Parts: sequence; structure tokens; C-alpha cells
Amino acid sequence: MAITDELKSTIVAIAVKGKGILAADESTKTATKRLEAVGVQSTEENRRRYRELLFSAPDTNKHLAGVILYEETLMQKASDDTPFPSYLSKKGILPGIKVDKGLVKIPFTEDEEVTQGLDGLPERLAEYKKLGAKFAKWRAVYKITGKLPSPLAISTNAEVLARYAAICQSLGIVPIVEPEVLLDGNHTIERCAVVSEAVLREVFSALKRNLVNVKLIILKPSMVLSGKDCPQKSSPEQVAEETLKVLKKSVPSEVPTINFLSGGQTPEQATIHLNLMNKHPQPWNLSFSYARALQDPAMKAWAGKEENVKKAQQIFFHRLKLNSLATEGKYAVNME
Ligand code: 5MM
Repeated sequence: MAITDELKSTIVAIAVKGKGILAADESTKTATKRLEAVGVQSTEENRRRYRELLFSAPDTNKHLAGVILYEETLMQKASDDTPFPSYLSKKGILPGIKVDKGLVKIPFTEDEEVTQGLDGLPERLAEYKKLGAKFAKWRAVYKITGKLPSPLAISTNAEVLARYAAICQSLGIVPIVEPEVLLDGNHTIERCAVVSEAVLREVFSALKRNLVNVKLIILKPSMVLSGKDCPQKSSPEQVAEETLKVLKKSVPSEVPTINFLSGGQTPEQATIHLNLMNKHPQPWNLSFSYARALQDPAMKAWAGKEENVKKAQQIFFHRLKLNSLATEGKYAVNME
């Protein structure tokens, strides 16, 4: 298949009303933090068991278009010996892969960071593609304070995100472009809106400069929220309104799908906000690419015990179903 056709067919499979993406691409360090929090030792086999619990949950293909995997998982197998990428594909769920290699400090800034991993990326992508990956993910992170993010952090991260996206597209892999404005801090929702708009504008200008076709990307932004420690908590309506306002000002309508990250919101908040944004038609498909907001309740219910697998899968499916309804503005709090 020609490269552009490959990209198009992946977008067509992902930008589907009622379906979203599961982010199961936690690096070993993050996976360890999450597993240990529920009393599970983070061995390679326990990470595999946990991921299998998610991937084998019945009927998830109704609400999941794709799953983002970590390299370790891409190479692992389900208990029936099927490699995870084929296991997911057989269920009609596209496998994707996190390709960034984490964050490094930007010298001379106030501890701001840029995402690394461009070296050798074409070779790694070619290998991941052979293993079944149809899309990739790269996350850039922006801290908000009175002064931050600095123009340098905004431009450096945008350039690197765009270079990653161009490399992916040149190889027939759809890039998820993930600029995450962090929830940490005491900033207001208005300040988050200003920062998010600046970040997104710079990302789209870098994508253009790097000849990325924005019709063939997935945007994975954070929602516009007041900081975790902000005394004025924003209402769900405000979050939906401010997020849409920022997106309309900075994201071209040609972008086919926006799949939000949850970024530390509770599972319920992430669903409520997505639902409100989908109450009216928008220029793009608006869906989810959550990690914590989809996984946390299920992981807690599992706690590493075989006898809890079924229950945990039901809880996971329930969250998926509620978020699927939210992609159509059909969720209600009493469905929780
Ligand atoms: C922001 O993190 C992404 C979305 O997760 P949430 O919905 O929980 O915010 C997520 O895909 C993240 O990039 C992965 O979990 C990998 O994180 P690490 O820190 O392990 O690279």
C-alpha cells in the first residue's frame, strides 16, 4: 500500500465516533509507580499480566479504536502465545507505540524539559512497523508558573514534536502529537488557556514548517483546567468552554481527530468534560486517549489477584463505555 493510503486507512479506523484510544504505554518507571501503589510488584511478567487483563477484556473493541503500547509490551505475548500487536489487531483494535525516550533538561531554563528520542527514530519505527504498529506517540511537557513555560521551551518542544511527526508520516505511521500542559500548580483556568493556546499555535506552525500533513495526525492535548492547587476551581462547563475556545483558535479544522489525555483528572471529571464538549458538533472528532482515567479503577480492583481479573475487566469496560457515550454527548452522571 502507498504510504499516504496507509496513513489514511489508520486515520479512518481511529477517527470513529464512539471509539477512543487506551494509553497503556507507561514506561517501566511509571508502570512500577502505578503497580506498587496497588501492592503489586513490578516484574516484567506482572506488567504483562496486567496489560493482558486490559487487552482481553470482553467487548472492548466496541469502544476502542487503538491502544498505545510501550516497547516492552509490543514485544510480549498473550497467554495463548499470540504477540500482543496481533492479539489486538485480531480484535479490530490498532496497536500503536510510544516512541519518545523521555525528558531531558533544557540548559539555562528554570528546569524546563524537552522530549528526546529523535536519534535512530526512523530505524526504530521501521522495526515497530514490522511488529504491527500503525501509529506512534510522542509527548511534550509544559509546566505552568507565573513565568513559565518560556518561549524557548515552547519553540524547542514544538520543533521536536514536528520533526518526530514528519519522520512518522514519511514511514506510513500516523503520529499522535501530544503537547501536555501540566495540571500541577496554582494557576487559574484563564492562565492555562493562554499557555495552551501559545503551545498549540507553536506546535501547528512547526508542523507546517516541517511539511507534516495535519489531515493525517492525531492531536492529543490536555484539557484547559485550573491548576491542581488553584483556590478557584473551574466548573465542568467552564472547562469545556475554555478548552473548545482554545482549540478553535489554534487547531486547524483539517485535523481529523483530537483525543484528549486525562492528565490527573479523576475518571469521572475526564468523562464529564469530554461529554460536555461533544454536546454540539465540532470541526474535529473529539475523543479520548486516557491512561489513568481509564485504568485506575480497574487496576485498584485487580490488585494483582487472579480472582479479581473478571471484576477489574468489567470496571474497565464500564469506563470505556461511559467515555464512548461521552464522545457522542450522551453520557449522564447517573450512569456511573
Ligand atoms: C500524559 O500521559 C499520557 C496520558 O495519560 P493520562 O490520561 O493518565 O494523562 C500517557 O499516554 C503517558 O504518556 C503514558 O502513560 C506514558 O507515561 P510515561 O511517564 O511512563 O512516559
